[in-house]
Amino acid sequence: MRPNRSFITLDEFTIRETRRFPKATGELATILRDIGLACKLINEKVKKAGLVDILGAEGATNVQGEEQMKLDVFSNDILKNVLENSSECAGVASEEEEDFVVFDDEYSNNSKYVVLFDPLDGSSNIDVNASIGTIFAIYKRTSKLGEACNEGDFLQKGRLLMASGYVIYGSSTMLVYATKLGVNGFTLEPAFGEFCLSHPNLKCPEDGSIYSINQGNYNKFDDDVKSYLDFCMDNENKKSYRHRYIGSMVSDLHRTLIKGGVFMYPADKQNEHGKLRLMYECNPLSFIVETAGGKSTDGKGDPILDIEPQELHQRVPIYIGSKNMVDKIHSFKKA
Ligand code: P6P
Repeated sequence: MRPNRSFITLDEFTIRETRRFPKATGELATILRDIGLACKLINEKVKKAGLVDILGAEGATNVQGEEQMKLDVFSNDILKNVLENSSECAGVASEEEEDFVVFDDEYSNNSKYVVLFDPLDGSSNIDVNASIGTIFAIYKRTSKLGEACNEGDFLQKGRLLMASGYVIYGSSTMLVYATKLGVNGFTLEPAFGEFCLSHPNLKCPEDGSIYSINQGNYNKFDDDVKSYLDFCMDNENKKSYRHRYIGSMVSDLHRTLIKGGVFMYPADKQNEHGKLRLMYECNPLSFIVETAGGKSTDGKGDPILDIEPQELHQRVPIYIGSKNMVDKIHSFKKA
């Protein structure tokens, strides 16, 4: 007798997806399972951060010169450890690591994939209990199986991603990931610790009314960005806009994906390339949004996913979300 079960777990879903590709061997499903495990371990710490001595700064700074919070370090180590023990990952690159990390053992050298991640994005929000997230990007290696992975395996443009996703540690913990088959969301069921399909076949609304940007930087923005913000704030506008900004990219992006809208982190007079990193923030999130029918550009009209990477930690300006809103922003760009 079939049990009366209404849910499907992440592992069951990824195995079903694998079966749709006759030649697939389940390695990608294995990596997604492993990332899911790592994020459940991170979730367990994040959800009780105030109770254990894991709050506050680690006392070190990362390659970005940003103060490392203890949870950043913990999250980075967990993801590295789980993926090193995976049978399908040859190496990783992380916001918290100066260079890519090679898992130089026989199993790993024969693995087909590499993973890049921001282990805990928005970590400055930890101490104030605002939602934060993990972002990951999965590429098929370009280097020879049997040898250690190399830099070229990581410096691939976003268009070549095999899969990407994020976990948002919010009022509930959700994992959202994309392959070329589509975007699906899974909510963690604390009762038995599994991510269960809750948001099948996610689509980014073509239009929206929420613009998300750090308004505090207004005076540093170029005139075209200021003109768009003035347009959004103009109460004479026949369409009323709302401003929302959490300061945690995964959270602002998740709202944008679900409700529609646009998230922007433009270049400005101080940051000519913007602040957000191409390889483990903008590419994976752009792959998700474009797969869901949205749009993501660098503000000069180039899709984020088509940018040829030059180095692991490079930054790019980003305008991402509902297609019509991203197009509207470009209409304010100097011709
Ligand atoms: P600002 C968090 O530090 C982060 O990297 C992203 O998650 C977030 O979108 C952005 O920086 C916020 O930056 O300059 O507005 O505080």
